[in-house]
Amino acid sequence: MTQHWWQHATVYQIYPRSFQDSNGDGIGDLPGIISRLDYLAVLGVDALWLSPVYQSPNADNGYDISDYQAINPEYGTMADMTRLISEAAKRNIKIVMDLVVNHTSDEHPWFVSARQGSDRSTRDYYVWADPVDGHVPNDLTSGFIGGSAWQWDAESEQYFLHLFSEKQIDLNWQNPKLRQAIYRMMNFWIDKGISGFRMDVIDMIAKEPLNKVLVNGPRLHEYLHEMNRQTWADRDFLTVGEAWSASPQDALRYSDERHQELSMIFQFGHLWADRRIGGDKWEEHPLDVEQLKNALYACQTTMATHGWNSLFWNNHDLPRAVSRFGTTGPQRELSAKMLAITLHGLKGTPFIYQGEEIGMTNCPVNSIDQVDDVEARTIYRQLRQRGDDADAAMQKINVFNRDNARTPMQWNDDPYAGFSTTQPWLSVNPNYREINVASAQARRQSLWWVYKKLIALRHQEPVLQNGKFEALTSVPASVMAYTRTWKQTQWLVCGNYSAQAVSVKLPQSKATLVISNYPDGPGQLGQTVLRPYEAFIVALN
Ligand code: TEU
Ligand code: CA
Repeated sequence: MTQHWWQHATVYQIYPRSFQDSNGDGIGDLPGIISRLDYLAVLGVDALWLSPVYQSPNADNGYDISDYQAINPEYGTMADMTRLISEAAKRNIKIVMDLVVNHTSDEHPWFVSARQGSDRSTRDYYVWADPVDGHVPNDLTSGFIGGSAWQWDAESEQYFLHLFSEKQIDLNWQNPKLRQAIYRMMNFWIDKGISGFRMDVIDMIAKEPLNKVLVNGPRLHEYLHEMNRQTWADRDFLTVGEAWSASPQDALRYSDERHQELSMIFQFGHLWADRRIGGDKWEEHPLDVEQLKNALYACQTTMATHGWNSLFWNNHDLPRAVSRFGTTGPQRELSAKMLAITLHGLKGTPFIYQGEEIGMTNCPVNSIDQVDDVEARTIYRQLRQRGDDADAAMQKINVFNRDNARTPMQWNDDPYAGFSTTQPWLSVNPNYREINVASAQARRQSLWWVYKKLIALRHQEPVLQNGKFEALTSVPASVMAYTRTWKQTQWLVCGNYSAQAVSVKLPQSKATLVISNYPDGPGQLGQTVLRPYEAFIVALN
């Protein structure tokens, strides 16, 4: 039985820099989000996860925080934030903040005083290490800048750690004073009326860098339990940890309510279905639907009685779902509806990334000068050093460049897509005249209306909230088919991940259509031909 609001909720992720600009500086902001709350209420989402809006020098677009209790002036003021929380509440929408506590900006006062303050009371908030034989302690590298993750501090003659960029300095969670400072900050936000946290790279906080343990450190679950008890324990609060390293078993460990840690995690198993595990991010493999299904199903069965799943296709770090798992050709909307129906039929809490509801696509660019993403820029440099020419390197960058997800929201076909009145910080995808909210809302058959219906179904239908998941196994590789069962109700969810028609044997049963992406639904079940990208949910009876 669902007991928590987030078990029948759909969360909408906002990347504030790219959602809505209100003051014509080309940068999305909090008043902009407030002005779009009515839109979000009509869509029906229950909560908004805001990527970071805190004070930040923006070395990694806000994932480098210099003050956890202040708003980045580019986005507005604390008063705007308070207004966003209360205006959202009026529309029954909750706010989930991004909690980035694996590292802070090097400009955070904690780090400034750790380095040079006279008392250095925050020195041990960070990870320091002595040189070994006059060199860095080990060969850990920083993914975002290339090169060593250790940086020399001449004054104290020690190294400090930065696993992301050189402006994102790793915190030392072994220090109980640091942990208390984080919990105080979290309670500040909880008292402000937020309803959840999304926790950035939470699997890394218990790192032991000298032993080269970066994820799943031995004290990770101890810290999360302690955090739970000292912050949101007495509330119905949503917590979702980002955990790239997590297996389905790990996901259960985090989310098993008997352990009092997190509500759920983002688990990325299914996102390896078009990549070589351990390979480079730009090495695309043809999508292996079998692998995709197995990964999603493993989470469903592992979290069947305890724990809880998040359901998502994309976020601000990942390629656009329709570009990756569907098609950007004439069947773009059809394939995007298929992705939506087959994902939202699963048990868990769906997360929609801004623009997904209109099928926004990746946005390839021609030159590295057009790229903002700190990670992509570093990898471009490395690719060129390894001998790629500019075109070859750009081709790879376009596969995963995080800007793909970060181009401005496409509201209408006005200049700059209604996002701003001026050239935005990152260019609008040129396809905005065709793909935008206004045109999607105007067409009753559009993807947008499918999302709206899926969100409503999750509110209304206990079978979607609680129903037991069971995979249909003897179906072709390209077909995802499973049932959800709750009391007397059984639903069949079915989707064809290919552009070809495919024949499939479905249960011999009368079926009442719940939702589909072809106007006429599947008709008779039993031996059935699924049309290209066809997907539906039917009630069996
Ligand atoms: O991302 C976690 C992370 O591991 C990323 O390196 C991710 O693998 C990569 O972006 C995929 O291309 C989180 C945030 O979501 C991301 O935006 C931040 O840049 C990162 O942490 C550092 O805070
Ligand atoms: Ca602005």
